[in-house]
Amino acid sequence: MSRPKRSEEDLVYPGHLGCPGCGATIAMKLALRVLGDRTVIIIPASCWGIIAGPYPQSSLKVPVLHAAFAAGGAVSSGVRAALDMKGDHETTVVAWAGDGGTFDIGFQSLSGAVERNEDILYVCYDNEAYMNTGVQRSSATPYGSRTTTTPGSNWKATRKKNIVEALAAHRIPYAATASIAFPEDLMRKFQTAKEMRGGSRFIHLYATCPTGWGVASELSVKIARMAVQSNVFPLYEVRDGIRYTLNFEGRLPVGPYLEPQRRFKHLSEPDVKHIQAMVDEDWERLRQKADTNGRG
Ligand SMILES: Cc1ncc(C[n+]2csc(CCOP(=O)(O)OP(=O)(O)O)c2C)c(N)n1
Ligand SMILES: [Mg+2]
Repeated sequence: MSRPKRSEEDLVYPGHLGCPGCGATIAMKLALRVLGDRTVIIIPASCWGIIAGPYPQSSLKVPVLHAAFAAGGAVSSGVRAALDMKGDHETTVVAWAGDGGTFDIGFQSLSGAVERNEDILYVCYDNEAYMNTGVQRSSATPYGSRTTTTPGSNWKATRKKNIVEALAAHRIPYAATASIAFPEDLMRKFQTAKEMRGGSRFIHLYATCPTGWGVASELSVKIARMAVQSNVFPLYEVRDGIRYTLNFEGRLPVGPYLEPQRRFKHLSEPDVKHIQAMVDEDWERLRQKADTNGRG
């Protein structure tokens, strides 16, 4: 396997508007190292709409197009069509959306875009809530989490939506998960997605939010690493919606992952056991899919 080609230059300026330890900002830096400067980024309303800076300023050295909250998939499709009409088939069109803009309000336009098999890379940086507007729950918020709309004893008691499975059901050519704590794996996946032209690619990117989750900013990458090591956020790829490849097998229990995060502080021992059982069940299902690898 060839190592990802890296841009010599960092395509994110210092002085961006992200919080200290923002996983989504680390993610953008790593992604652009591979995507390079022939990239257009489409950003629906989200924290990244702020981090990129107000026009005419920008924290990115590539063109940015801000889109309405629901419109990431549709606007990206339009940008691709416009570039194609200009004869530019080289530039990579990247939608860069939060979990609210992907799992919830943006889902119909994402579904439409990938069903048409648009030649775009859609990245969902998942910080597991509507962070830009004050930490409201989304359908990406995990079971057990407190948010400002699931406060106190009303913490979220439903599972996180499995977005990669939803994309796989569209038979999308390439869907993968990635984490800021596994940069080589992340950059390899962006390289794969960049080179795989002619159809839709989707990357579900785990992005710690120290502000919304109540963790110290210096723990951002460590928390992300523990999410993978405990199989809370498995690293895997799905080709054509059916061929599964697992990239890492976690062996840690979920307790040390949940414990440092204020959003999970209220959980009792039986709650943690229940989360462990759900994680184990999901991991087993995923492993079986990887074992059958398209035959099932
Ligand atoms: C139609 C519409 N409803 C609500 C908003 C307000 N709004 C802007 S960003 C945002 C939250 C975005 O959440 P997410 O997509 O998870 O990105 P994050 O802020 O977490 O990075 C909301 C609700 C909006 N811009 N447009
Ligand atoms: Mg979010």
